[in-house]
Amino acid sequence: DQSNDGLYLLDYGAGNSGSVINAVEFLGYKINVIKNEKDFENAKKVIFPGVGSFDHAMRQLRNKGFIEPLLKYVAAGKPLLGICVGMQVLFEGSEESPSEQGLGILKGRVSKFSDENKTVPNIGWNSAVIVQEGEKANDFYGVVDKSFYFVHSYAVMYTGSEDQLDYVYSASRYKDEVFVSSVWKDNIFATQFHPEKSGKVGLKILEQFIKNAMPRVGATQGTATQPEAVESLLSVRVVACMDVRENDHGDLVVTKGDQYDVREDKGEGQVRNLGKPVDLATKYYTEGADEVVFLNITSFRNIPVNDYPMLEILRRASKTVFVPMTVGGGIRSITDPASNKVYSAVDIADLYFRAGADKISIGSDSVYAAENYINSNRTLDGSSSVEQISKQYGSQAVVVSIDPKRVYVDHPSCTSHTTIKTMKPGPNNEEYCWFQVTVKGGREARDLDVVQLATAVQALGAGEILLNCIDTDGSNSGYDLELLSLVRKHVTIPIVASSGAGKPDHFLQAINIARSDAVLAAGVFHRDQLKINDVKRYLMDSGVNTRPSL
Ligand code: 1PR
Repeated sequence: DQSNDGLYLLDYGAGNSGSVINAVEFLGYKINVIKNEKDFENAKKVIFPGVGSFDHAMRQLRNKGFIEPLLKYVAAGKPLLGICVGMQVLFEGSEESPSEQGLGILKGRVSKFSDENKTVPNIGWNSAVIVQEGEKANDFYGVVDKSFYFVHSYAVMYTGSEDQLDYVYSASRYKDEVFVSSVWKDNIFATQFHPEKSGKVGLKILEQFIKNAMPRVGATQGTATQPEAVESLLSVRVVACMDVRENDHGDLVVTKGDQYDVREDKGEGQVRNLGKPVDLATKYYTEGADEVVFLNITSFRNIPVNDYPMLEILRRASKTVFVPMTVGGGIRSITDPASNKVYSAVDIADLYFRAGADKISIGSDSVYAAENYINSNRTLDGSSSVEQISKQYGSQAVVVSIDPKRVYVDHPSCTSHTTIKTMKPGPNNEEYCWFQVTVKGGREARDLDVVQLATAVQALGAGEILLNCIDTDGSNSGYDLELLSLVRKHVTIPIVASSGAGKPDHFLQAINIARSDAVLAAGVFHRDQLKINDVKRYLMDSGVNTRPSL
């Protein structure tokens, strides 16, 4: 009997509630949502998810009147599983919101990763090391040395002190910093990573919490692993991307362009149909994709909000795909043609998050935001979609998708934009080029270059850059490494390399030469020319760690 009447989810408006519910239901269990104080009394196990900022989470808990009942629930010794921000708010406070107090159940404070030697946020798969000797046998309920999905800019740093040993269960290394990746104390188990997005390994953790509550039994003992000894298996992400649009029969299909042209026969024929979005996403998940991206490539059209094609796709995909999902296309303020109601970009993002997205990706609107920012002497006035969504959901949830193309010049003095000396000369043998930013899926070029855009959106609060390239898109000839390297030099947020992958070595080049944090491809996967595992195996053989595909 898989029913479990006492299992509850604490939904206080944090973005990933839907994902947790889907994961639990996929495992065959029922989960109720806590709506009031009475539900806390009925609850036998509570999952406490969290996405977004520390103060947003605390404010929401307070507004809903959940703080007292939650503290009472914990004091009664009943099991709690905190996830991500749901773990952070158990502490006393956070550098993210100095004026906001945490729940104070655990001693310590949350602080920000330094971006001096690494990209921040930390987005990706990493291992977690159990810090107390003698407890290895029960590592995460028997899940040993596996990869988990992390996405955060803030963490409780691991010091190995006596105080911390009271509650630290595992630590993880993110380059030069070691942080607490899970805690276990009495009836509280909490993870900085997202079990609901950590593939089969994460599902197992959720299942074990539902069945057995705490990850181990017995007294805590032994010496602690010191931070220096915490090793990491940080992985590079391999991402599958699906460009989605209606075909000429009105069906939503995954399509794929060459230099953004998605019709057969150079723009004359039918929209290319490479499969159904949810089916393909599920296939890529089972084949080991570390992340999937859906882009609504006809988002510039004005369609009623309720018909936003991605909403239904996300709802369905989130029932079968347990790795992070990003959705892009149409995230901007709009007037709904059906109801005349005005939706802010945050409203639209909210719909996507609720439908199952973990991150949203902004294209055109981020270009306008960057232009305004630059024209206003780089003042942050809080009015842009990038600022507003990252403020509410955290920067790690905001990806900016860039669609640049090369503009060749004879000499840097021919333009005010940032140029590079290129190894791929232009049609008239020009030796220099700059990368011009476009909007509306490449249909309109702007007087803005990729460096201006990337640095502006980082300042506005974007947490990641999806760096496409119109010239190499669909070419199978390799990523534009010059473009990727140029942007890498100017930002500290993660970069997802996109456009042009054709063989495993291209992925390696993006990582080793251009120092990209993740590698994305579309066409080669859709056409079955490469399997995700072929790419991962090649990367592993070349010394780049990837998440083991299960
Ligand atoms: O501007 O916020 O509404 O977002 C629209 C989004 O749709 C943007 O992210 C934009 O990149 C995307 N988009 C618009 N038109 C197209 C098109 O192809 N006609 N697709 C398009 C962009 C690029 C990648 C592609 C990679 C890898 N496609 O998504 O998957 O280039 O391809 P490959 O591995 O086959 O080379 P907004």
